[in-house]
Amino acid sequence: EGVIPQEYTLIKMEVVPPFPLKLGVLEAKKVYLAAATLRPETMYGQTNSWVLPEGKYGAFQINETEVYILTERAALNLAYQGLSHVPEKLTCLVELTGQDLIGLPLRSPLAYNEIIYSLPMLSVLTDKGTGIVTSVPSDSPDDYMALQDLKSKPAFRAKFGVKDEWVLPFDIIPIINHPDYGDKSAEKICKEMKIKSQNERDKLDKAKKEVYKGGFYLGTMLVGEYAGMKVQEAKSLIKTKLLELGQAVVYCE
Ligand code: A2H
Repeated sequence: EGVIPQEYTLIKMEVVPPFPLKLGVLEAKKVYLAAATLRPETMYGQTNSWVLPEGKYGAFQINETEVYILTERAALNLAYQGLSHVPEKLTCLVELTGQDLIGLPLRSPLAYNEIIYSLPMLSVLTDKGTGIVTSVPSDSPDDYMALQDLKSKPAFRAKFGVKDEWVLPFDIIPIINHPDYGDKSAEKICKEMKIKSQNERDKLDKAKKEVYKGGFYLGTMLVGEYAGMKVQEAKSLIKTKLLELGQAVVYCE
């Protein structure tokens, strides 16, 4: 971990009842998958969320009514940042694996899709953020390639028990115009660099850096309340709004 703390926005993606058996004990609570992002302004374009299938997660009680699903490591950081039912202590209501979370229907802030699903991505790290990631395939090369893999490989879906209807109806939503890469910058750069799967780590890291430059400084919002505004200006306005509405919280590590 670096010396300089990283501040993330945690997006509260509500798990839509009825809950599966494994989450049965949480029935009366508001349960959220808590995704860590550096790009809250991209939340309009969510098509799904990501978990690591073999990752370890827990359902932690945050206050009287709310439960967040994330890694224990992230729950402990949150507990020291004032977000835990018992100050600086964890209350884990259920231990879960990423596989348990695949297929959960979610209602996520700002998303155009009313319901999105939790799906597997093999590059999710459990020692960064919360181990839960929002997927925005229009603007994130990692998200684009992981969704492509699921869409184009039935065997890959079958391996993790992913149903067609959790993936196939969800298309890229253009949300930001990039000065060099257009309205679907992640797709454009992945095609230009001939990236073949989510496993091409080095190429994906290069792609990410390349689209980020122009996208953040010169990109323009295409949708939402701040359509037409530069991404750089819209970002903090959107973040503040999410925090005020109680749809997100700040998280540092
Ligand atoms: B970003 P940094 Cl549209 N494992 O959010 C893997 N990736 C993770 C993660 C984890 N445990 N936790 C967060 N992330 C992703 C949106 C986004 C992001 C877009 C474009 C670029 C982008 C939608 N996914 O990140 O290493 C999250 O994806 C490019 C850097 O802490 C988070 O923001 O710098 C980003 O990585 C944090 O990465």
